[in-house]
Amino acid sequence: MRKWFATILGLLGIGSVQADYSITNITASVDNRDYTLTVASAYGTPLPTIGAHASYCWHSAVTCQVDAVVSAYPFTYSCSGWTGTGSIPASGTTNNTGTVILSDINSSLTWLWHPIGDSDSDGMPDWWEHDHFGNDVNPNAMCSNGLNTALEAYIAGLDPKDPKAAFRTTFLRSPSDSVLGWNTISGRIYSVWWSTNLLNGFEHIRRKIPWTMNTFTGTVHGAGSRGFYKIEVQLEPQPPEGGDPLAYSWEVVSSRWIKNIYENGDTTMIDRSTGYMWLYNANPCGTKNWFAALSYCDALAYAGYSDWALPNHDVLTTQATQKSFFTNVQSSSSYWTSTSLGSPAGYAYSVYMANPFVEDAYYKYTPIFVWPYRVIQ
Ligand SMILES: [Ca+2]
Ligand SMILES: [Ca+2]
Repeated sequence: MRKWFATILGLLGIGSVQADYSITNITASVDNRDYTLTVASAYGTPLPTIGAHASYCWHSAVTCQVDAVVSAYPFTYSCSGWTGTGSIPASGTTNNTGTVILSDINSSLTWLWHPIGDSDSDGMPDWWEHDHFGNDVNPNAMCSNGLNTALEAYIAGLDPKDPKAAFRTTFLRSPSDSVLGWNTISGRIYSVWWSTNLLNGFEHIRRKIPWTMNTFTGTVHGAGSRGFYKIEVQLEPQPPEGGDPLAYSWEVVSSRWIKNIYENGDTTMIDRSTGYMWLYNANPCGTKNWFAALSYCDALAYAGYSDWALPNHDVLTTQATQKSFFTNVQSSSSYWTSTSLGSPAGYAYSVYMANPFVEDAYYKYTPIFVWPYRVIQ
């Protein structure tokens, strides 16, 4: 079918008595050209199909779509949108363009795909393998830096094809402390180890620093003494799908929280977004000074676990924004964190529950509240 468009040229006579309409010329044109839409897609079964379609006429309405998810060995791909030329919008982020009117003689559409999941269960997301290697890669394959395997490069956030890629650290030393720095990547946790003699191995001095922090200040180890630091990077623990397997019963409280009740009545909350577990009761022991708070958390046996800890400043600040899901939160009070101030000496950071983003710190012998948590292994 061809569509017509016509041009009508007329003369409008304007007289003092009456108007005289006299049409002097009529031209009509037919655009009988073929309008072409070319579709490209590495995966799936698009509509219109892959290839050049030259049978459209001017102002044809066309809707383009493709599968949302496609399995194609070795990966599973999700459609992440398209790029277009001519009458197709330049880009989109869905698997359906909606109705497009073809008014350009040539248009093109390329569907975009991105691997999802870890279909080969090798610990490396398939998008990462695809983006860096174009295909499946063995986790033990050596990277271009000659030092790390592909899996190690993924965990540390290195470009496996960069010969100079390395997990880089910085070190600043003053008479009172040593400041370690490193390059972080989201979804990772970092631990700091210390040794005075490499023959004796390393001791763990700070565990599981979230990726949102990229420094550690040592005020005891390393200050004024010779030794070696080691920084370890690991993947953040994955939030559990269900409740705590040790719990007698559990319920989903929100998209973020799971509440677990144990046979003896102990109650915990799992934060699915961080992989942390908290006491549901946010005031288990009243007020304590900082040293007693640390000892209390260290010694605590609750819900079958003995690895409870005093949260650091970042962890407790985030937790304070979630206090409405818990019971017994001392909302107008401050809670201890494990994070000491560099100066003044003898102080540690606390978090003011009413407003966790106000800077808050106390002399370590001040009794304030305590809220233990643990990292789910
Ligand atoms: Ca994989
Ligand atoms: Ca692989």
